[in-house]
Amino acid sequence: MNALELPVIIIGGGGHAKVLVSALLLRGRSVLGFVDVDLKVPPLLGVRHLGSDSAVLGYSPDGVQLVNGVGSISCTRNRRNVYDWFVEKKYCFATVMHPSAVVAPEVQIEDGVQVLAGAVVQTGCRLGANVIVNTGARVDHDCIIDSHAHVAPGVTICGAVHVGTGAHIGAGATVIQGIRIGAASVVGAGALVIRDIPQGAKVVGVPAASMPDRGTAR
Ligand code: JB3
Repeated sequence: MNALELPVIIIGGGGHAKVLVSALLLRGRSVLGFVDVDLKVPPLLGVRHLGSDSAVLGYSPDGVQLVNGVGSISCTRNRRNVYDWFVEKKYCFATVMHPSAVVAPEVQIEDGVQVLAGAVVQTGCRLGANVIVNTGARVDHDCIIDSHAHVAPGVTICGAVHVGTGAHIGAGATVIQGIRIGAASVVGAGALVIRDIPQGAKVVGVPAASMPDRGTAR
């Protein structure tokens, strides 16, 4: 069977999962249900709660695809852990492309990539495994977005930018051409990034400057 015909199970049952269910149903995918560590989460758009993550193990990795519905505000670690745990058990993560997303045909896309409503990804880009390009974000030509990074809603990333593994680019931020954003770094919402950002750094503001580690930067 073609992988696109396999039914899907969503991991997580919060707001991000709900957005993914909506996109998958628009694409005509069959959604078996979702799993969540919180067993009290109600159905998502009519899609049923299957139990905790161990419920997935009752399905053969050949018979389903997974979708990572665990979101992230600034730390992408939990999403990454979920992805790695299931991949280690031989499950595959489906890509989710909202029908209104514009993705150039030459873009290289790895497993589990999610490009949501109204997002644009231009030619020459590469999106690594488990990357989110969230609602209305724009990733221009020749950018490399490494695995597990989250490009939040409304972000603008200009040409030839490199976003490192697990980095979080907060809502509405702008990154100018040719910048390198280090792995596991956080760009705060609305920031304007005009200089390279080292691995693990947190930057905020216009122009973006480093901030002490005081928690989330959205
Ligand atoms: O900014 C936007 C547009 N979306 C945000 C998204 C990217 O991140 C959204 O507003 C939220 O800030 C966030 O997504 P979400 O899904 O609302 O929140 P999150 O904290 O990721 O929790 C989602 C659900 O995942 C909760 O019900 C958790 O119990 C569940 N969860 C957490 N870890 C898990 C796990 N479920 C399973 N099955 N396994 C886990 O390891």
